[in-house]
Amino acid sequence: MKVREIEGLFDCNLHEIGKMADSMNDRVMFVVNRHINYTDVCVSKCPLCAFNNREGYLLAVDEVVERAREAYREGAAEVHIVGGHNPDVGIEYFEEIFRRIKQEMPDVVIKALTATEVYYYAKKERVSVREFLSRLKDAGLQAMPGGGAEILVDSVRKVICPNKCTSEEWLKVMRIAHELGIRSNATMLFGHVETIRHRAIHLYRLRKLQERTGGFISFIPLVFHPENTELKKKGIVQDKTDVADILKTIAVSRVVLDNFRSVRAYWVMLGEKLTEVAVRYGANDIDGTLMEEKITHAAGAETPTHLTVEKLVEIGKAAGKRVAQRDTFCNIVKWYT
Ligand code: V47
Repeated sequence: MKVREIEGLFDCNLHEIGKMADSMNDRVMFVVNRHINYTDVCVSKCPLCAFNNREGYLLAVDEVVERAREAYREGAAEVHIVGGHNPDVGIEYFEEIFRRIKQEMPDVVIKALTATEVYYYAKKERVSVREFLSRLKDAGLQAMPGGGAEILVDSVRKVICPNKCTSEEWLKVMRIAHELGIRSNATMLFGHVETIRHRAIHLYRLRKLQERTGGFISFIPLVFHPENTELKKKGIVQDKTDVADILKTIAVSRVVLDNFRSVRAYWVMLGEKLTEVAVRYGANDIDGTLMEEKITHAAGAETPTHLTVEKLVEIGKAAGKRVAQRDTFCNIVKWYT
């Protein structure tokens, strides 16, 4: 599939492309998980982000492990650990956290560090990305979240995240992770300064890398929330994009990324009702219970920060799909049909 063809899909009638995407899915999945943000200190200060340096905190290793323990007690199958680019953090911090979580809770999957964090910390520690990831894998890292991808076009990155790694570097970190057997997700932050062509290039590049490595699990389109961000303060972006654009982007993603196991409707950004609709427009995953969420809420999200399993099942059923609880890698652990 060429970039031009992907661009063309965005010109389709919303309901037609939605129907095409919906026909690709026979189920909707979710995971029982917890988000843990180990720090909000970030030297990159992206204009797209409202989370960085709000409180200036760094959690101690014990505190991160305690949060994982709480999640474990509530039945979490995954902990999602991300933060920022904090100059006071070194590789040993992550090694200790991962080792301790794995020692105490061997069946909880550690999904941690975005490709941009990996790039930043490897550079800071003066080791190669391969060595950095190998050490973390030895300590217990099993998967990586898809954050930091934003839009994989450098002219757009210059505006929304000028100090983060380039698109080529983001893709390279993911390629190396996949080669090491660390599977990952991929996101796309949309609804800011990017054009449809930029979104098409982003999807094209992900599809190509997936053809090469097969290491991506899930694709998560993220709706840009402008509140408290530099992009809003500078008058570059005022409002969130509209519902039709969100649904079309999810539908096109499902069609283009047919080599990904799932395309997600992230309820934190969409709210419960739109998540249900998105499941009829190509999303086959509604993320997880989360237990806490800071990044989107710092940027004005008014959705809850925690949903129960019952609620997630209700959303999936209301969308008319078979509902399944999954693990990080999209293996089904329980059906709720
Ligand atoms: O990379 C930052 C985004 C991402 C804003 O892989 C914003 O399972 C909207 O990647 N408005 C982090 N978005 C979240 C993320 C994620 C979430 C859920 C699941 C997974 C997964 C990954 O949040 C960042 C950035 O793209 N973000 N600021 C904002 N103002």
